[in-house]
Amino acid sequence: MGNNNKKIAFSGIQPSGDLTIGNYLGALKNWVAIQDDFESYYCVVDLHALTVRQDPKELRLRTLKNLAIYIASGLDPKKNTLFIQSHVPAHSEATWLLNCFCYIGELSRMTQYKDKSQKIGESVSAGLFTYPVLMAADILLYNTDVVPVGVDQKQHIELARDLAVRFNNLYSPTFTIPEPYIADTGAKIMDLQEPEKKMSKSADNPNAYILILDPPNTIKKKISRAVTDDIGVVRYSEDQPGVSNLISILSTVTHMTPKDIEKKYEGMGYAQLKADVTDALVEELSPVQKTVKELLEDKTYLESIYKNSADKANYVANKTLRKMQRKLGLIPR
Ligand code: ATP
Ligand code: LTN
Repeated sequence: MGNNNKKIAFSGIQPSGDLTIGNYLGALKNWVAIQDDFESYYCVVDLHALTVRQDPKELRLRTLKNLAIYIASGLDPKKNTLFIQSHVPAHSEATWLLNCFCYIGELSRMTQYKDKSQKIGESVSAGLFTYPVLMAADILLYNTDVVPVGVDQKQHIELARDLAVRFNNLYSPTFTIPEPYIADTGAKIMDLQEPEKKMSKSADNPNAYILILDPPNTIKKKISRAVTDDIGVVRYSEDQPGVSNLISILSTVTHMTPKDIEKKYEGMGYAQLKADVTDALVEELSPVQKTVKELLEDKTYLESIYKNSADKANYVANKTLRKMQRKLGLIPR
């Protein structure tokens, strides 16, 4: 429990690529929706991005761009602590401590690690392997109650819970046990080219994803190229993954249920559905894009946000870190 008797929410997105509508609909929109109900910390997890090779100049730019996207999507910097992970050294320090309580077997079972390491091949870094421990440190340092994420992150949150319980049992109650918070719609937006796969900002084919900052004509082109099927009926069902994904996107943006959408498009082909998905996305994203542009022109403002927030985050995180160190037998300075 934080100040004002509100529960605590924590989440983050890696600046490992430009943000997609998967990040927007699966994470950001839910963060905005709950900002009055929780005391919230939202972080640009730049240290996580380093688990795969990044161009330094690009990473710097994207970290700021992501912060601007958080604000432009509707997160009020006065209500939420919006900060950059590497500005709070306690995350790295707590990761080492938690690493000593995490089993190799647990990390080997993480599906995101299995998928990514398979794609990368031989040069998989140890950082990619221990990535979920850094994520556990992020969450546990803030006494987090809920972690709003897309469904793909559930397994990582379970590991954070296991580590928290293990530490609490070995020493004494130290960490709050966090719960995942996954919305009913938008929790898994699929790849537009291979709709059996999650839409991801690091996909090789740009037609596979729509970026939050894609201009209207790019959105139109990508949606018109989205893979469907030759059944020709607008139906939300497992054997029509491409069409179901378009329905999910429309449903999350417009708040119509998939059933209502099926009814609305009865007897119509996919062209109308695609045109309406395009319009809905353009309408949703245009104001966000405009604000991002303005924010990126005012670096001083962005700097004031991340600096103030880092002060608060450091204060809270260091308190938890000191508790961990003391319980483990490290001598206080
Ligand atoms: P990468 O491709 O670099 O691994 P990603 O696009 O999968 O990244 P993350 O930074 O791993 O994005 O995810 C940030 C947040 O966005 C998480 O809460 C994650 O669950 C959510 N998210 C990412 N992709 C999707 C998606 N396709 N549908 C719903 N939520 C998503
Ligand atoms: N691993 C997450 C990003 C992330 C995160 C977190 C999410 C890093 N730290 C803490 C929630 C809470 C991902 O989406 N790939």
